[in-house]
Amino acid sequence: MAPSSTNKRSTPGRRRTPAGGAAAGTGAPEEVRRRVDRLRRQIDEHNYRYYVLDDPKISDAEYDRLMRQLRDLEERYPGLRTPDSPTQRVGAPPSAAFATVTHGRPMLSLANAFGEEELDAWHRRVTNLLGEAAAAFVCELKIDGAAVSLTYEAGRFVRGATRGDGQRGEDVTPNLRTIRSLPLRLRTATPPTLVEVRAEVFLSREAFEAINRERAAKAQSLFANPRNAAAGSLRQLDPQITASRPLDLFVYGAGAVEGLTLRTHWETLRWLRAAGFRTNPHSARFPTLAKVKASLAQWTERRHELPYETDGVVIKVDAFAQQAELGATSQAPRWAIAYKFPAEEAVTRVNDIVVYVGRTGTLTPVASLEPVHVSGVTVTSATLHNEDEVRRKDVRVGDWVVVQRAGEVIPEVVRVLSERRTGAERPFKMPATCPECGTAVVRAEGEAATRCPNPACPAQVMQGLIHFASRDAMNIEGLGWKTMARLLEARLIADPADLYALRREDLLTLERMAEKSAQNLLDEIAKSKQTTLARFLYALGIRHVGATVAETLAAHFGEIRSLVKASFEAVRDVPGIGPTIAESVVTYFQEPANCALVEKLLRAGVRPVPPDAPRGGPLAGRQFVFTGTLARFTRGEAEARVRARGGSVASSVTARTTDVVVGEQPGSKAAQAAKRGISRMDEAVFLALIGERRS
Ligand code: 3BA
Repeated sequence: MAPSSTNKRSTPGRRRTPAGGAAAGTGAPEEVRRRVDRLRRQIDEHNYRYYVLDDPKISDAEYDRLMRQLRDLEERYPGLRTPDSPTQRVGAPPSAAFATVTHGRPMLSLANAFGEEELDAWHRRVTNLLGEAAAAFVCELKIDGAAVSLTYEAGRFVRGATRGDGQRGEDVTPNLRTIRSLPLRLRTATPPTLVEVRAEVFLSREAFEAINRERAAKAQSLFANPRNAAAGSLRQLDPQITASRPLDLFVYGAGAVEGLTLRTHWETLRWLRAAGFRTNPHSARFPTLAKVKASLAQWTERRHELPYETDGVVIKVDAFAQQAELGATSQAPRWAIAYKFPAEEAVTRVNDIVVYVGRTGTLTPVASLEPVHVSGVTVTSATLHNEDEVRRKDVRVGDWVVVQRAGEVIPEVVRVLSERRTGAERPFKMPATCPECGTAVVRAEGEAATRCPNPACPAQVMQGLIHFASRDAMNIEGLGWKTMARLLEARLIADPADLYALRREDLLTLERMAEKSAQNLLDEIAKSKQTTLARFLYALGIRHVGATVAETLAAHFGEIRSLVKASFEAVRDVPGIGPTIAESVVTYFQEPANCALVEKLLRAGVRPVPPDAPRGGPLAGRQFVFTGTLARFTRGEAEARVRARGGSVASSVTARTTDVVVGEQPGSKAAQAAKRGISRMDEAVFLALIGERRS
């Protein structure tokens, strides 16, 4: 078995070291320079043996001793420090934002084949286009992680970027350096002038679970799956955080290359391995599709034995000459396909159907299942969505059912095995009263949802509070379920505004609340008072007002009290807002208790700033709206650049909009801007404005 583990050595402690300079002319004696060079080569070698080959030759203590010697020398002679020194893996300070990197060769996407028929269809197309059989195929496990591109110039790791939109990604070099299996220098005698190496960064299932356990203990939101956790860890602004996550990678190809000739994919993998990269040990080369299929069948069975998540097998035509002949569509190469593992199903019994009450009072029926293994996880419950769904599938308590777990989504009941019914099964009936507070529930005509109309329902209050404090809302870190429940139980709070009246003495009466955590929580709560109008609106938890709608409303109304007073028509006529949202917003503010809550929050010192409150920066006071696609940036990147320069961004054209940036295939916003006489600019002008003129 090949290396299966991720970074095992403990992460070195926090160190801040300035980026290195050239070794020459540093004043360091020649013998010191030689000693430093030797230490680096030794450490690189031990790293390689440990992280790539999984075959260490020295003890951790010896390794630490070498590292310490190198660190000491670099501290004494800072001029000797270079970015590719093994000491620099966690040396970089946090940055304010990621720079954009244009890939030397675009990173296309992969077409999918679900099932054997689609795989056959792909194979027929390949054979037809080539006019002959493909010489061979390489099969690789499709690692469920984040794709990155690693640039090596003259054998040195100079830059690493996320895939981004395939053309441009984000520069995450310092974060990638923290991955121990990533060589900072290639192990080839004659390194190519340039090579872009393509890789998948991932977390083992075990590491993923450990991170989530830790986050749960700190009441932070959990990552949905290892892929999100890996991508999130890579995009940390502080490399120290990335370093604390045991990321690993497998390399699987090359992008732009200069000074290196390769003829097949298999040869590329061999070269990458020789250059010191970690390649997946299960990659294999097959002469025919029949052999490929036999391997697929094996992996479909065996994939859960792997310590990391995979979601299929990538099949690649091996010969580059044949790859070139097949070419690519605008999206994906024709010479590769991702065969997706089938969604897995299992049979189990419904022990009960329980009803959960959500933040907006919606009652959701959930099947409690006899624990069963599906796709490597134990499933104990499956959502049944609503009353109609339960009826449509006719799920009863005591039924045997087929449950499915596709990818990383929530398990679902696919169907009932009615032939296994005994007659003792009990049909589900939506309760007439709320299971949490006993209030009679309502189901509006034409709606699937049954709701508890009592705003004081404890389930709603609790979830409303959690939502209020959540990351995209008021972002009060450390205020999770447990603390919130204790605060409610101790009657220290009854609504979100009460959080701002909490005192240290109050908190110290709570179980498991020490001086330090009490102070941290108070600081976090105080910090949240300075917020944006959009977050504030979102935090109120108005039905149908998600983060995006909240931003639209904030951009249009600019001030909470104008929205509170707004008529149904005024809200409905905001571009991007429809009658359903308008109805919900107006109904919310017609309720005196809700208006009172807003006033109480404002009195408590919560200060939602309007989206275009003047701040510093060349674009201060200007509000931008983007329409159409930009060639150089994703929408998010362009918006970030405006914000970074003090401007604001809105999703629709309003009276407050000052500039509209018009990309390719613009929508109606360009016309709206023209009608209102708002200044419009194309991408080139926008680039000039933000000082990133196309090079
Ligand atoms: N091989 C992901 N794309 C992959 C080069 C092509 C490709 C992948 C792959 C397009 C994996 C799409 C993103 C991308 C480089 C574009 C793999 C894996 N091959 N083994 C054929 O293990 N996840 N992903 N990456 N270019």
